[in-house]
Order: sequence, then C-alpha cells, then structure tokens
Amino acid sequence: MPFRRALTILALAAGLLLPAAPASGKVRHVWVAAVPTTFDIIPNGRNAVEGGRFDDSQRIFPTIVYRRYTKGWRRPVRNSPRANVDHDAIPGPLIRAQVGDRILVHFKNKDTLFRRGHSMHFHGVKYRPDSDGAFLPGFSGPDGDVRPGRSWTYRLRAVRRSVGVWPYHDHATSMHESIVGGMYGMLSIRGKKERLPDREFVVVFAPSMSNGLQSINSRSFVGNTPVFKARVGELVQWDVMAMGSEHHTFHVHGHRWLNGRRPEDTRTLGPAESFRVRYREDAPGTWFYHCHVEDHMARGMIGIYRVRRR
Ligand SMILES: [Cu+2]
Repeated sequence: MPFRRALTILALAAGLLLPAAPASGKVRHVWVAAVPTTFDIIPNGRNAVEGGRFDDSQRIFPTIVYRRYTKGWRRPVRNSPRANVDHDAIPGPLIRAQVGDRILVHFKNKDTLFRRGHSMHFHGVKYRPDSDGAFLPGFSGPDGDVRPGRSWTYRLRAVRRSVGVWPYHDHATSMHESIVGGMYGMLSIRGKKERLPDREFVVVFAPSMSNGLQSINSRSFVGNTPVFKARVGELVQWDVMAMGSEHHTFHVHGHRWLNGRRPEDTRTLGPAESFRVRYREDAPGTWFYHCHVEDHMARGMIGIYRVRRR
C-alpha cells in the first residue's frame, strides 16, 4: 500500500535524523574498601595431602581484602549476594549490573597493615583512562595507586559486549603480593532481557597464600572450600575465573551445560580469563566441583555442591 510505504520511509528517515536514544539503565553505586583482616585458609586444620595437621603459621595469614560497605564507607556489609558460603572476605563484592547501566565504584584504601597503595582494575566494561586503575609510572594518575587513607571513584559502563562475568583486581605496584592475598573479585553483567539467576556461585581458582597449595576463593580442601547449595528447578549460574599464572579446568560432577550449542561438563581457563555457565538444576544429591588439573585438585582445589529436592 503506497500510503503505508510512505509512512514507513518517513519513519526510517526520522530514525536516521534523531540522535541515538539516551542510554537507559540505572546508575549503580558500589562502596568498597581495602581492609586488613586475618584469613584462615584451612579452618579445619587437616592436611589432606600428607595427613596430619597444618600449624597456624601455614594456614592463618594477615592480609588485605576488598570489603563492601554502605554509602560513605559507614558500615561494612556482606560481599556475596546470598549466604551460601561460610566466609565472606575473599573474593571481594560481587558487582552486578545490566547492559545500559553506569557503575560508580567508590574505592577507599584502608590498608593500615602494610600501608601499600592499592587500586581496582576492571575487565569487560567501558571506561576512560582515569578509571583504568593500573599503575603505569609516569603516566597513570591517582586511580592506579590509591594511597592509604585516600579514595577514588571508578566510572564504568556496562555495554552490550559486557554481558558475562569479569575479573577485577588490584593493579597498583603491590599487585603481585595483594592478588595472592585475595584482592580480586567479579563483575556479573546480564543482558537487557536476561533474568537474574536463582543462585549465583562465585568460583575463583588461584594459588594459595600457603606455598604449594591451590585454592578456591582462597580456601583449600573439602571442608574448607565453599559449599554451594541449590534446589531442583532453580536457575543456577556459576561465575568462574582464574588468577595467578596457571591454567585451570572447571568441572561439576553430575551436571552439564551448553557452551554455545555444545554440551560440556568441563571448561578450561587461563590467568584472568572468566566465564559463566547457566543451567536449570535437575540433579539432587551431594556433588563435587573442582579444578580438573589433577595436581591442583590434590593440592586443595576441590569443593562440595549440595542440591536438595524441590
Ligand atoms: Cu587448577
């Protein structure tokens, strides 16, 4: 019909002339501080490799971690969205957002332990150089080396290519020590039409603070690593990443998921790589999840996943 066609052409022309629609979405404020804590990597004390027990000096470490706060850093609060872990200091806060959102991360360095500079450097999102958070001598500003007592606001945008999960970590001069000490966390960005999962589990494969051991969220061996819980019928999402210098293979017993169109039950990742997997839970029971690099598993990279019937 000619009249209709004319209307369509007019509408298209108007679309070309109009400026791009303003970014919809929320502005999300996140308050984070680097704080000292004492962290026990093997609370049950058992040496699952050689038998016997670890003494305190092999398992309890003073360290600096990212802690979530209420507005203005008034009060520390939980890092993880749900109480599905028995400790909450490492990794840092799970930062959730949706495509189109702006994320303002207000970071304060309260490192009264080592009195080092710290920062936050984010993968997967869009930002200007002064929100990069990496220390580059002669080039970077205060964002890359926030001194003790000081603060900085990182301004990030979740764009279409931000969908997925991403690491953030300290990128100041002390990053080598502070990452082993637990200064890392994850961003979780969902698409515009994507729903939140019922359960979201954060798994970080990293070398342990104790020499020679391997850790999940800085804990080693079953009985110390996180016990994740879900129910049949729930939409489960695992956010997985690796820090350090080694490759790891994520594996969940009794489950599989789609990578594109390909079903899989293991997925490998290298340093600072990350991915998420989603599935509808259908397998009640007590299961293992672990790194499938056998030497890593034997050195502590293994945990329990409990699924209850509906
Ligand atoms: Cu591994």
